Formats: sequence, C-alpha cells, structure tokens
Amino acid sequence: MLKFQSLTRAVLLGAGVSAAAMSAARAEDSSDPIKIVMNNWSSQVVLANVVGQLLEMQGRAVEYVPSDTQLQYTALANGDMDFQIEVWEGSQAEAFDKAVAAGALDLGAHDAVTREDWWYPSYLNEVCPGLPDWKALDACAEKFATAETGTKGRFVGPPADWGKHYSERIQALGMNFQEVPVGQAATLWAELQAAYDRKEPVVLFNWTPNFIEAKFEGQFVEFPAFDPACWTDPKWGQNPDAIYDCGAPAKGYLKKAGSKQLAEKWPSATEFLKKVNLTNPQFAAAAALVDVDGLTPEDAAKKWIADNEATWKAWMQ
Ligand code: TMO
Repeated sequence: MLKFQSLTRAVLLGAGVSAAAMSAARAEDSSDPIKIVMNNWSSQVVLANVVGQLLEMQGRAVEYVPSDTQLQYTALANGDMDFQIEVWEGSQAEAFDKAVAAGALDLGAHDAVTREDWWYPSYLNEVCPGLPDWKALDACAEKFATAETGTKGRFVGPPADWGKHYSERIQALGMNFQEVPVGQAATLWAELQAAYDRKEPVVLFNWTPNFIEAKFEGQFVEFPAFDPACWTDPKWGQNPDAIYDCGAPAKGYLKKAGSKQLAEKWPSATEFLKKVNLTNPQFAAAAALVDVDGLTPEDAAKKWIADNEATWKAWMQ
C-alpha cells in the first residue's frame, strides 16, 4: 500500500501535477467513495477501472457497482450511482435523456463516434447480392435459418438489457427474421468466430469502436437511415403504424454521465471527469485487452494507463 501510494505520487508529480494542487483539489471533495457503474461489455468495464484507478491515484475513494444498462439511469438520477464512462446513443439515449431531465448530469461527449447495429462478415456480400442493404439481407433470410428459427433467418441479438428494439424493428419492417438474444457479449463473439471459421452465414449485433474491427472483416447492415422521430412517431418512416422502422444512428455519440450529487459532493473530481475524453482506437484497444489478450479488467486498466499516459495526464492538468 505504502509502495503503491509513493509510486502514485511519483506518477502524478511526473505528470506535472503539483502535490499542493492535488491536495487542495481533494480538500474540497467528500471522502465518501465515488460509485462507478460497471456494465457487461469489455471496453466499459476496462475504462470504468481506468477512471477508478486514476481517481485512486489522486487519493480519492471509489467503489464499482454493477448495473443493468437501462436501470443504471434511474440509479444515476437518484444518486445511488455516480459515474458512467460510456453512454451510447444507439442503445441508451432514451433512458439517458430521462435521467438528465430528472437531475443526472451530462458530463460531455468523447471524441469517439459510434455505431451499434446488425453486422455481418464481408464474405456474405457474395452470398447475398445487394448487401449491405437490409432488403437484400431480408431476401436472403433463408440462408440464415436454423432449427430454432424455422423458415426465418436467425439474427443473433444482444443481451436483453442493452435497450435495443430489434424484435420490434423486424416486425415494423416486416422482415423474415427472428431475433435470438444471447445472455452475454462473449456469446456474440463465439457465434461470430464459429461461423467465420467455416464461412457460414451469420448476422449479429455488433458495435464500433470494438476489438472486432481488428480481427474480423465485416460491415453493418444499412437499414432506413435513423431519425429521432423514428423512435417516437409511428407515422415517420415506411411503416405508418410502428416506431423503430429504422437503423440506429450511424454516427452516434458516446458520452459520460454523472449523478447530481457528483458535482455537489466531489466538485474537483467532477472537473476531472468532465475532461475524460477518448477516441475510437482507445476504446477498441481497451476492449482488445480483455477480448483478445485475455487480461482481467483490473490488469487491462493498468496496462491501458501505462499505454496512454499522455492522454490521461492531460485530463489531470
Ligand atoms: C452499448 N453497447 C456498446 C454494448 O452496444
């Protein structure tokens, strides 16, 4: 512990952060632990640990709290949890907006640009002519059929708590597909790997930034372009009686969120957390440390901190 603290001090002094400035900043803040939300995909878990370890280096207390992707926003609005490093527009915008209206904090956007949607390996471009258009995929549905889905194509969907509306989309667009959700992210990648090795049809939920792009060649399916009205106004889009008849945002934001009490109890930590800002390659690299290299989230965070010193030093100024 002593060794860790003196190491920490050396790192911060090396980062050009004076010891006096650090303790003055901490003095304003509560000594209660800042509760950091943990979800169930790799970049989020690693970067939650990165932020937690950086806060600890500054002498602050943190606690990691696992949470459901949608329910976390009620917890942030209530002050039961304090910080979320990854707010994805494509899956969480609705729940996030409600939380902000109820008092949670929008702590700003990362530089990263995101997309979350149906995705397939590029070798299928020859199997289903017209891809990546969704109509071409739909016309090719029977190639994706399994015993489980009968004559319908199987779409390997995300875990239920990720806030997607794919069964509704299938219905709204009248597609000949059925969503089969996985229980956890690792199953998505196992399904992809198994099909990829045999060049078999597979269409699954994926997102960017992710480690996938460094390992597999593939593309997102192009659905009718997203418009916010698609999520709220049935009349919008090609199905006049249904919402969700569109794709997810193709250039979605990735934001950070805080509780209201974050700014009240830890004003100086809040200033630091507002400065946290990551790029697409940095998110992808965080995921790869777990999904490719097999590190634990804690060790992945240590490695990420070692590999990205210039980035986090800038947040500490
Ligand atoms: C929120 N996620 C990155 C899993 O789509």
